Amino acid sequence: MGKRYLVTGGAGFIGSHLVDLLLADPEVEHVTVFDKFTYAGDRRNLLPHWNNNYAFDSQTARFRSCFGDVADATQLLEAIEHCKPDGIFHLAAESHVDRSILNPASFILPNILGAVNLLEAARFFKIRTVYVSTDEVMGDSVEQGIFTEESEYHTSSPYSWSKAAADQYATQVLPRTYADEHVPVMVTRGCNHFGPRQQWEKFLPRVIMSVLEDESIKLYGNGLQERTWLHVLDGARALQHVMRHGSIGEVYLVGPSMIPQTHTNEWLAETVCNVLGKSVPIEHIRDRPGHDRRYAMSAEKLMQLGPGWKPRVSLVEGLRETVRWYQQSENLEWVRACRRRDKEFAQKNYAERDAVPR
Ligand code: TDX
Repeated sequence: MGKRYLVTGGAGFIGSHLVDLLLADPEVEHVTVFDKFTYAGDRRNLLPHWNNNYAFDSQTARFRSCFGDVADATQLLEAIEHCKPDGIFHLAAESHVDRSILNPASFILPNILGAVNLLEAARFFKIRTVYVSTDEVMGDSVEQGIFTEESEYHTSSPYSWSKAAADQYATQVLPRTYADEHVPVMVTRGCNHFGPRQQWEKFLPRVIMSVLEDESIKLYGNGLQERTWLHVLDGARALQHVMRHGSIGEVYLVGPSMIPQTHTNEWLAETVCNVLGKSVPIEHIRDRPGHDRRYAMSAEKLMQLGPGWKPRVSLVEGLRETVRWYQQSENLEWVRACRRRDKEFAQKNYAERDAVPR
């Protein structure tokens, strides 16, 4: 019998690419997506699977899906009992820093209670689980140099604080309070991911859409903040790799290289313009409060895990492919519709930010 997986947040950006990858593996018997299908988790991200594999409540379909909220322990337990997974990937979370700054409390239930419910289920049923955290829990790496798995928590937004609380539950509470239970949980802390189907509010989709729609690109502050970027297919492969080879209780940083590679937001904006062969004005607007200036990491531990993991998609090639995806008319229309739907957030987040000199 093949492996069975449950993917929380499987309709989201990284989650849906992970589902594609898992279903491409003939050794996998079935994959169940557990998702709240909010603005961040779109049924369309899973379109090929609905069309090819899905049968409601089927006992045979390789792809299954249920609506559920990780903050509701009963729904979660029902899904686990139904799926009987060998492994769980926990990706369900609110993940947008700007939304967390506008509404901090809305991050507590999904990101903290949801994660604790999930980690408690992993403990109770002894299911191997990859908890997907973020490099943001370690805050700004300007002073710390580069992030390693030993870097301390240092959070700068309600989002990163909520992720750090859950990360600490996985990395500190489970192995200490429940030491004799050897709870089979591994934690990944990813850098910024990019690729097709990313939710439009994140930086790269915003830049691409601005260029495509002849609007100005809006950079927070001086635009010299640095991030580490990884293509989403490589990020999904890293999660699969940790599920297969990771040691329980361990943390793995997920980034493109052992030696940190960072790029400024301004460089990315200019590169997207170059890829599209078109330029639009770059506007510097009031900075994000608490904006982390730099995330730089070494992925050495992940690269040395098991038979090794290496990214396959380079940043520039990945950007070209991503831009092509956004250019396709059906995708462009879809993203335009999402932007119209979420215009209240856009209005709140951008309209009141004055322009600032670079
Ligand atoms: O309009 C914008 N202008 C701008 O200058 C937006 C949306 C962002 N930015 C800047 C802020 C960051 O320096 O671009 C950079 C990237 O911004 P985001 O896409 O919001 O990502 P970031 O804040 O770096 O956090 C990301 O990385 C870790 C993800 O959103 C998190 O979900 C992940 O956990």
